[in-house]
Amino acid sequence: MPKIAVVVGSKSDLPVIERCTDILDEFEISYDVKVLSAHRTPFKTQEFAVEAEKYYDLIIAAAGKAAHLPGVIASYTLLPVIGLPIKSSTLDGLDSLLSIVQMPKGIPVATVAIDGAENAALLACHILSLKYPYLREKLANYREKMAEEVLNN
Ligand code: RP5
Repeated sequence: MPKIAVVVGSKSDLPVIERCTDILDEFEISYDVKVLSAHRTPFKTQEFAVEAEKYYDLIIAAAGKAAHLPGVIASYTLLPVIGLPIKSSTLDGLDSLLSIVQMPKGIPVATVAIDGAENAALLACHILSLKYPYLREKLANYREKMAEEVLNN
């Protein structure tokens, strides 16, 4: 079964993350949620990222402000990392977005929209569907349901 690590830079990010984990639940993907900070707990973050491949298929990392967490994690692992910029500052999350998306070449982080928690989970499903075919069927059903909802409103 697929397993994801959902890492947040602070407990204050957790309300946004709920929308991500709701989708992971819907897709029957197991996950651990961890609070780690690139700046406040740098050694714990390094330890987690170096060992992550033993336990997880993919990492979703969410952070706000100077959001270095996804990039730092990506630099220590070959697992795919999805970065979720959190709108937690006076700059409305633009700071988080740029900190996550503007990675130097060589260490990519797949970045979703500011507070785009649902798409972080869905992108994870798309990536993992290459290894776990049941996710492809679930994604097809999800899109069908979404289209029906749009047309019926
Ligand atoms: C970032 O700083 C966190 O990811 C959070 O979005 C933001 C504010 O953190 P707190 O001061 O609320 O702990 O590192």
